[in-house]
Amino acid sequence: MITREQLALVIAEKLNGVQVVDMHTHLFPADFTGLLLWGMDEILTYHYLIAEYFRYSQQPYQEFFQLPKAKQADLVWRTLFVERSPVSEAQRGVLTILSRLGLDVGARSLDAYREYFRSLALAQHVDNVFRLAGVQAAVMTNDPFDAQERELWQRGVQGDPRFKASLRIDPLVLSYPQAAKVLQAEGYAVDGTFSGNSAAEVRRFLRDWALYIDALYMGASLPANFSLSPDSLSTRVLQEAVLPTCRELGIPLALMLGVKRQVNRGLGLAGDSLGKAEIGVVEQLCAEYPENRFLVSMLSRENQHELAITARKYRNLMVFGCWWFLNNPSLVEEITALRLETLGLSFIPQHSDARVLEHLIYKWEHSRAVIGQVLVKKYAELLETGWPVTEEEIERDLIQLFQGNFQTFLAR
Ligand code: RAT
Ligand code: ZN
Repeated sequence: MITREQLALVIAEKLNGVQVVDMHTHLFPADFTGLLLWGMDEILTYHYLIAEYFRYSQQPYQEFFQLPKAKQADLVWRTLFVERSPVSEAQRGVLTILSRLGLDVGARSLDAYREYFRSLALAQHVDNVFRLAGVQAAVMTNDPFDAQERELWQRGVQGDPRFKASLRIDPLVLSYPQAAKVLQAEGYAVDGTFSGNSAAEVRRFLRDWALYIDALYMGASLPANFSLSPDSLSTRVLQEAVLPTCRELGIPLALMLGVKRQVNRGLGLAGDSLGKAEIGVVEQLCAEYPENRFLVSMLSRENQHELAITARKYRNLMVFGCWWFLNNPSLVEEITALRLETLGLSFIPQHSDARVLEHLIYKWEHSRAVIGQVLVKKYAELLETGWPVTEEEIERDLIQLFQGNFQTFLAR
């Protein structure tokens, strides 16, 4: 039995030992040429950091984005690391990465960091990053509407067993008429109004791709104002194509709700924002489609309480992650405590959303630390009642949170 004094150490040790299944990333295996982002300049030009760069720079957006990546990285480095202290979460993330890779953070030498990355062999570096991050498997975001990615799959990539696939279908749900053109070009007999044989053909497209890439789930990120209004094309595509195909294949649908795309177009990928989404959408889907399973993450802080409560009502709902603008230690702490108090251990506390390989290192180190602190508090409360807790039980619980809940939900 563990004492109150031993608790923090035991939890930290066990957490460091848990091999995470990272259920949503934007990473790819090394042989997905051009799609796997890694290295110093990619780390510095992460869209989270670009948004922060423009808090301080008056440079025209276009001028910045036209620069070669290395020049963009120079500007971000100077503005966010040399001219001021890097206290934001995304800034601190860069330092954690450098430090864990064994680089001298105190040297503040961009040249030395670049030199280090130039010296690496990618395959070994991928192994090293997975090891440092304690990640066993990472789920990719596979977009059949992206010509570059489609071509790679069709040409036949070898892949890497640590990288699992998920089928991302935003365009199909949100802009069906344009998506239909891609399907037509690929030989599916759909029309732009989703009439006639279109639903069956969209189902065939989804089935073909999900099976071909071995997708663990289908996923979409939906706007804050998304609703299931009865006659909208989005609703029909979901009801008549996406949900039936998920049922047929026995895979969940992952919904990330609450984005407001391109509130500032000049910022590119960094120009998306958030809004409070309608929890009724989640309730309606879970209630009307009990044979479907839904993995749901919501982007606004204001949605977190109702999302956790909704998961108490529907066992076909699995809440996951503290996503994007929620990935701040203070919010992860609050949300994790809320979920533990509301859902016990029946949720997926975090995913990395890594866009650059090395993000795995900082996102998981920072998340483990905060989630660990919350867990220490919760187990301490158990001890105070006289309930004994063993190391084995803590390990069992952590494995459930960081691997098991996702895997069991997939297998259900
Ligand atoms: O977190 C991000 O990097 C966002 O830009 C989005 O990619 C989001 O995670 C998404 O998957 O839509
Ligand atoms: Zn994402």
